[in-house]
Amino acid sequence: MKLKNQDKKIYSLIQKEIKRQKETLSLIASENYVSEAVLEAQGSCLTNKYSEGYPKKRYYAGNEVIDNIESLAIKRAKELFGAEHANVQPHSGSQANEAVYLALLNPKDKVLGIDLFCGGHLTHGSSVNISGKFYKFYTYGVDKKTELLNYKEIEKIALKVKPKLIVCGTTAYPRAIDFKKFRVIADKVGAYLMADIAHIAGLVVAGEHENPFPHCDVVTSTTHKTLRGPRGGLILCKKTDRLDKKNPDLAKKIDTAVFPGIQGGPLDHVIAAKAVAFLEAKKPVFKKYAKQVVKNAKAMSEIFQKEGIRLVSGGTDNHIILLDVSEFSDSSKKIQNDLEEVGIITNRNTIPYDKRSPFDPSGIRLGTPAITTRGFKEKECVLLAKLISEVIKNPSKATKQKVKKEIKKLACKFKLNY
Ligand code: DSN
Repeated sequence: MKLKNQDKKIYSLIQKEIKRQKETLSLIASENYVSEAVLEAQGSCLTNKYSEGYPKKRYYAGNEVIDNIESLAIKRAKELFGAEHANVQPHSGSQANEAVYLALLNPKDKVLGIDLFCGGHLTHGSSVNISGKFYKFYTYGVDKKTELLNYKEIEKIALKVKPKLIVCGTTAYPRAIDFKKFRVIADKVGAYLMADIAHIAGLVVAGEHENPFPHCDVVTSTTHKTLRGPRGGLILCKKTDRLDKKNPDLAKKIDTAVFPGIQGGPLDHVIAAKAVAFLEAKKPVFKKYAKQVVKNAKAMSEIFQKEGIRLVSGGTDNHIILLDVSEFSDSSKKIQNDLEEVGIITNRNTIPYDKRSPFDPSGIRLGTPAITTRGFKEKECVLLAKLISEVIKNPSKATKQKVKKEIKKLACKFKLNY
């Protein structure tokens, strides 16, 4: 029986969400709109299967098809990122990170990662996250003046801390990351280097951001942000552990950490959808898409600058724009709500060395992956940035009414085909 007839409440809530997604514009830097092919794979009968283990080494029968699907996903992931090994089973980016820590560290080992306030993630050692509770995390930030990563300063901290692992990669850093420089630092202190490329994965595969390989030992990612796949995680790594001569099989360490280390049965339907997304990301049209994502972010940044809204780090090299809205309001939460009222979906975010709390910080984070999927080019992005600026600077009823109409027009013109 179809959902519509069997569970009217959930069916109608899904219809409501489709309508919301169609009528609003997602400027959330970590969101995107997947293809119908990805949705189809994820909504398939593969959800019925249990397949603990890995291809050809399963604990349950009936996994011939699942083995083929997972092997294909692994092959595509390796080709896409130029990685020696891939594990496509992590249910999320957080679990991908957790698995890497389990594979490479012992409890209380020292790790160096970017501070949450400067664009890091909870799983980069926040005291409320398992990473911060089990391991001894130290942090580096961005330069107070330029708001850019200061590699000399990071090196100083690394030399002092002598971590076993250095984590690079962020969730709210609008600039390019120099993985080579991180590797030089890691080598100076004898540390592993892990890049969390959850945000920039799509830009990496399209050549719009430097590839973390060959510099990093391990790379973690999500598959649903700029990569435009299903919600999920991914780990890529070198085959050999260059720091552990006694037990040098890095690929095996990673696989064992994912299963049975932190997860049970993989989500086979999601793995199939990841494989579909990897195939899509290999196509020339995806390269064009990723290029446009960056162009759109730059076009919007220029408008915000003209409108006198401060950009953290003064610009963007990727899909993220981080606005400092403290000059216009005591509450970025209110700005987030004002924007939502007119159909622009964003998230409030801390800015480097924010004096306000993460619950109501000084920044608004914007990203262009989703609107670019809808077909936005620079022209529409310029208009959108002007509309956002109007709401930030003058959130009157009249402004909001006017902007809401404009957003509805844009959302209708750049349709979502669900
Ligand atoms: N929630 C993600 C983001 O918005 O960047 C990180 O996990």
